[in-house]
Amino acid sequence: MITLYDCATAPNPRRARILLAEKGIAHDTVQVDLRSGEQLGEAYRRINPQCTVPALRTHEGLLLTDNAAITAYVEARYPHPPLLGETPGEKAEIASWNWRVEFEGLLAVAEALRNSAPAMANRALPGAVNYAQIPALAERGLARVAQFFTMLNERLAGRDFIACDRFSVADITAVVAVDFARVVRQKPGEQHPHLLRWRSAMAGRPSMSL
Ligand SMILES: N[C@@H](CCC(=O)N[C@@H](CS)C(=O)NCC(=O)O)C(=O)O
Repeated sequence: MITLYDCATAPNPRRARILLAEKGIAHDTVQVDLRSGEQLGEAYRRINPQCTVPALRTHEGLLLTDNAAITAYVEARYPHPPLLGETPGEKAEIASWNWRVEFEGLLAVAEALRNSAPAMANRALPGAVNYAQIPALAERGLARVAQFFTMLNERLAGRDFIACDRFSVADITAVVAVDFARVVRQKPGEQHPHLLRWRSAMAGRPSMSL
């Protein structure tokens, strides 16, 4: 059986949960309590020395420690439905948008949150090493989130999906990034009609309620 090391409240494991649901892959789930710092404890460190979730234990016993590896593995082992594209051109377009949405969206929200939340003092970056918060980065993160919404809204004008003409991992990452922005009190508004239309269409997929 596949095991997902998860945290129900965190965005990156949500990407893996949605991916597994879209592929219809049965799995066990182990919750790692990020709020109490369980990811930094000895037991989880032995599983994933990077101290982050998600991590995925495969049927063969491999331990995959990030979304990039999990997505690559799952797509190769369970090709249907394809979420990374089929043709070389599709694969390139989806990879490009997935990275863009991760960098400009997910990481922008994380920058705003992790550099301001009192509960994350000294934990400005995920992982085994502590880093101090830099308040100016929280401010910059908020500006980047606003720009992300503008960019995504423009991209989605006349489109049903972020990349190519099909649902892909780029849509998964984008839904997670847009929803995650609520933690820094940002959400798309009436100035983002294309983004709102796409987000409501995505809500029709059962995986998105995970
Ligand atoms: N590159 C990793 C990033 C994972 C990541 O940043 N996970 C966060 C939760 S969303 C985490 O484990 N945080 C632990 C911490 O803040 O100490 C991936 O995409 O899987």
